[in-house]
Amino acid sequence: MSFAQWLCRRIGLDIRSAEYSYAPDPVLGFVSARKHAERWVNTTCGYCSVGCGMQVGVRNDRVVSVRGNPLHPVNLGKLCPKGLAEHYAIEAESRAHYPLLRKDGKLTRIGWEEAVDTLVERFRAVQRKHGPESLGVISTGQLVTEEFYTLGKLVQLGFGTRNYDGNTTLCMSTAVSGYKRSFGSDGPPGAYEDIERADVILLIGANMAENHPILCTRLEANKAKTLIVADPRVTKTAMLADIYLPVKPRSDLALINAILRILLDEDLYDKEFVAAHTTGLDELRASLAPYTLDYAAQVTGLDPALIRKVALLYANARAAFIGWTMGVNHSTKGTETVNAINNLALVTRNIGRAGAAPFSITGQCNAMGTREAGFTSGIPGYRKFESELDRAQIARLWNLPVERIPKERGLAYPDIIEAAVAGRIRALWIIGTNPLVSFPNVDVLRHALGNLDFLVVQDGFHPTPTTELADLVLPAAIWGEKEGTYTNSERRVSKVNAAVAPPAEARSDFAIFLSVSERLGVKDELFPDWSTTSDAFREWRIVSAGRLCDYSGMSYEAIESSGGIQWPYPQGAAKWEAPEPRRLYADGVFSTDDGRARLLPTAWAPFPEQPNREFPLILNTGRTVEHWHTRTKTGAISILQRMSPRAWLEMNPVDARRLGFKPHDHVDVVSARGRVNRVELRITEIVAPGQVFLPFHFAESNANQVTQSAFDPISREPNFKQCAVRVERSNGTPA
Ligand SMILES: Nc1nc2c(c(=O)[nH]1)N[C@H]1C(S)=C(S)[C@@H](COP(=O)(O)OP(=O)(O)OC[C@H]3O[C@@H](n4cnc5c(=O)[nH]c(N)nc54)[C@H](O)[C@@H]3O)O[C@H]1N2
Ligand SMILES: Nc1nc2c(c(=O)[nH]1)N[C@H]1C(S)=C(S)[C@@H](COP(=O)(O)OP(=O)(O)OC[C@H]3O[C@@H](n4cnc5c(=O)[nH]c(N)nc54)[C@H](O)[C@@H]3O)O[C@H]1N2
Ligand code: SF4
Ligand SMILES: [Mo]
Repeated sequence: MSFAQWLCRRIGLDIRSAEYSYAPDPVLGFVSARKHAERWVNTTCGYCSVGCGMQVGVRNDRVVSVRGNPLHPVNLGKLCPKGLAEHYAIEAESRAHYPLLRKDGKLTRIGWEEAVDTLVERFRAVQRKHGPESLGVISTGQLVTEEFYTLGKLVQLGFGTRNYDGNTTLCMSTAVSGYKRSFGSDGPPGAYEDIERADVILLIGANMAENHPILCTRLEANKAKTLIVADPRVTKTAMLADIYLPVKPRSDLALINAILRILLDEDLYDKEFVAAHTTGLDELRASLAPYTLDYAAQVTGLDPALIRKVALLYANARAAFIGWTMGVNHSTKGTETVNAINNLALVTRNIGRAGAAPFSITGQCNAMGTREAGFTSGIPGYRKFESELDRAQIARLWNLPVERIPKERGLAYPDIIEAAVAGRIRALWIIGTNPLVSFPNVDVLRHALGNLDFLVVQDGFHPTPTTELADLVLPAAIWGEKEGTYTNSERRVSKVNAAVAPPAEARSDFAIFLSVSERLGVKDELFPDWSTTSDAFREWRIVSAGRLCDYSGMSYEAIESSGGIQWPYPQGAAKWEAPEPRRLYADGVFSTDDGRARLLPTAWAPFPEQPNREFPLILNTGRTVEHWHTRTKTGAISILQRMSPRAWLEMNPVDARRLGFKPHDHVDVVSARGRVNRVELRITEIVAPGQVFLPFHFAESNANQVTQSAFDPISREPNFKQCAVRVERSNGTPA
């Protein structure tokens, strides 16, 4: 034990995180004064949707360290490697410092007034010439909820375009569509505590160990569980499993339907609950006819006895939890797969009870906030565009004529890009996302952006592959520099606070939206007297009142002092606040018109672009624990960069032998659309023969150069997890 550690223990500091702020100085060999915080600011992690509570250490108005908040109900003081190094992102050299406007082809520093004037004038000019819908806006899951709410109003009511969507359509739109179809509303119904209280946990396409690491502490705490993991890749999460199901890519739907068929055929379902609280049993039963054990075994590649064993485990569980992430959502059959998962939970009443939930684990720190605040696929507060009642209600709340409220959603993200290719979208505002790295089949996007009359990119970093193409770059404050709230996967609203001021002339997204509204002449109508995010929060509490995502009982102070509050939290909720975490649908009443959940027929089909002679391998793409998406943040943090410095391609030894590759060879990954150059080969049985895996974090080896333009017809989410490729030696000699 070092002296610093001994000291921390003596004075009762949390050793795990304190180690970080008391790191021995390499020169003095003693406690480093540079890292010694003068004060700690409570906030919430700005990476993933687990929503860990943390404290940011500040010294001389600079952020010097980070530690877990031991009192926060989500993580009790623990943080993962990204969280522990998050403060380094704030002072990265690659931060965006000044507004930049393209003049004579070059991005040139300008002042904020010129920046906001230019944005409004150019957007208005395009809209005058080509109609209001020729403007598109693409945002993110990484702003605070107050910013999402403000942006939605500004775009839809101020600029008058419905063509507003977010990177959440690359991520969560499938879960949203699936929940809406089954339960009548979006909203993950369970709580993290369910992971500790379930006796069967089924994780489908969710690599929790790398991507939601602190949730693994809940898995560990549950000693009585059987953990079943379905993933074609033997991930770190699969290695934790009691039963690992190496499903063939995108065969999950056949697996779930076979399980459902066993449950219905053998009367292993909750007849009373199904009769009282659902509709559609007969249609569901009929749709399951093809899913015999033999058929499912053939589609999934699993032993029929194993499928049966899993079905019986699930059926006989006291409480069963299904968690899923991108292995399900990133598919043209994603929404149907979510519906099949919901079917499974419904027929066994594994919903609304302790330990039991069909639980979509969210991705970004505030993907939930953008879903609640809406205006992309719904009206704020999970209201529906198509509902006359909902439109009338929101118009009343805003004191606007009901004609101003859109009757249907605008274009979804991939359709905005298509429309830009076709010349129907002529100006685009991109906020907090880096599509040049993250959008599938990225050449299409490049083409779309090249077609625009005017592109604005608002980002905390510059240059990024996307800001480099902008006509106007707006420098944004990031996590650590702004205030508001994030909602995590279990619907817990946590407080986000500024520890330091943004660098140079960067401004919070909220401040930028208000300036734009002022210049547009809509501030008095839409945001009267607003100056801080607490003003937006005040209105949001009223707008969300009575809805599933009810915030009306919350205040910044209450959120702060409890470490986070789960919605629904109506006014007066504090009185009936129990220690038990809150779950949706505990009373069996769902958000549909008749209060019943829908059992929905689904049908498995093979993924688009099957491997063929020219492209014989199936490419899977995803994440690693050290990096965050397109690495604008984690790529600038040396400790994380050193742990994972470059892209790699995982290939099974059987394929490597056949192709004559050795470990560490440099290879190119080629599809019908493009090529990823020079990635290092990892020969490993983590991937099955016929499959390869490439992380998508590295712009210089961009996986989305080869992925396909195939989208879920319901949610519009891309099929990121499968496409056909071949692998070649990088020096040009054919494999
Ligand atoms: N370290 C880190 N953590 C993150 C992020 C990050 O960038 N870095 N991003 C956050 C975000 S926004 C998100 S959305 C989440 C994503 O979290 P995850 O969904 O866990 O991440 P992925 O690695 O994209 O994909 C998950 C798994 O799906 C599997 N898969 C692929 N095809 C199939 C299939 O056909 N069936 C099944 N059952 N599984 C399949 C992959 O092999 C992979 O292991 O992570 C969040 N957390
Ligand atoms: N092949 C493949 N592609 C994928 C995936 C995959 O699994 N495989 N996963 C998909 C998924 S699930 C997701 S969520 C997307 C993520 O894709 P992106 O959204 O493109 O990824 P990020 O790197 O998180 O981009 C966020 C951007 O916002 C900036 N930023 C950070 N904080 C702020 C802020 O407060 N304000 C503003 N204005 N900017 C800020 C960052 O610098 C960064 O440029 O990628 C998708 N793409
Ligand atoms: S698990 Fe997620 S929220 Fe928690 S520290 Fe890691 S990245 Fe942040
Ligand atoms: Mo995501």
